[in-house]
Amino acid sequence: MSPCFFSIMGNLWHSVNLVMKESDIVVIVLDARFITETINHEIVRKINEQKKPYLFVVTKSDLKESIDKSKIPEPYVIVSSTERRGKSALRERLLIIAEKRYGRKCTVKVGILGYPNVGKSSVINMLKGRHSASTSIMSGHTRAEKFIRADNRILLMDTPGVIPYGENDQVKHVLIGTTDFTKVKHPETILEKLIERYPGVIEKHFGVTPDDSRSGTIEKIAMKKGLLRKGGLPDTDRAARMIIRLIQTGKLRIQ
Ligand SMILES: Nc1nc2c(ncn2[C@@H]2O[C@H](COP(=O)(O)OP(=O)(O)O)[C@@H](O)[C@H]2O)c(=O)[nH]1
Ligand SMILES: [Mg+2]
Repeated sequence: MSPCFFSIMGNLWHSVNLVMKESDIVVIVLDARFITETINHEIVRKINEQKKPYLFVVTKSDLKESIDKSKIPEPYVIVSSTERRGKSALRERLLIIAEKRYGRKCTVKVGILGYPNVGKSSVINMLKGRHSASTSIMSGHTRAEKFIRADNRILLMDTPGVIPYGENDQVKHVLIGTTDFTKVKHPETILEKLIERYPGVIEKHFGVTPDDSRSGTIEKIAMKKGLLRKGGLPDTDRAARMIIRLIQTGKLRIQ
């Protein structure tokens, strides 16, 4: 492992530790489509150890028709940042949790944690709303982390997002968007695994019959979408990346 890797991880955990230290409540953001996959158990353990009040915020609910609530750890609120749904429920829950734990408090400091790209910053923007031009800033430490004012009662701290230490499941990270489609190193290999994991779903979306081999299926889709390389061969890298983009943006609903 390069020293650089450790320093990046160090910085990420630095922001987790800072959130633990400075916040009254910790919010853990989960993806409505991948609830189990986006729970970071290391963070949950840390929160429990430190007896911090917490709330799970299940976001991107617009991308999932029926959410299996039995999978969501309590306490939770379901929201959609793009559709601005669940905003007042979230705000109320935060204030109730704060009041229960700390009594009546003028200002509640909330730290936002979760996997990269899970939707943390969007939740913050939803809470801030269009009308809160007054982004009064409280500096956290000497570092760049800051509390941003959402409204007259709530301050929010964003973080860069953190994955459990040593977790190296590339398929999962592509599926949940932690590795976005522009950064996937071997899109075809990953997509083949997704075709295997969700039989027929991707084929059906593009109206192709499943091929005997997964790479054959990607070729069929590339041909159908006119994604060709010189000489007319299917451009499977581009096709795989395009399909991963559709999955990540929820335009192709895989589950
Ligand atoms: N459909 C949908 N997309 C969302 C929602 N929240 C965030 N996104 C998208 O998910 C991606 C990551 O969001 P962002 O808030 O930057 O995630 P962060 O890295 O956790 O801060 C962006 O492309 C957002 O537009 C949501 O509620 N619904
Ligand atoms: Mg962000």
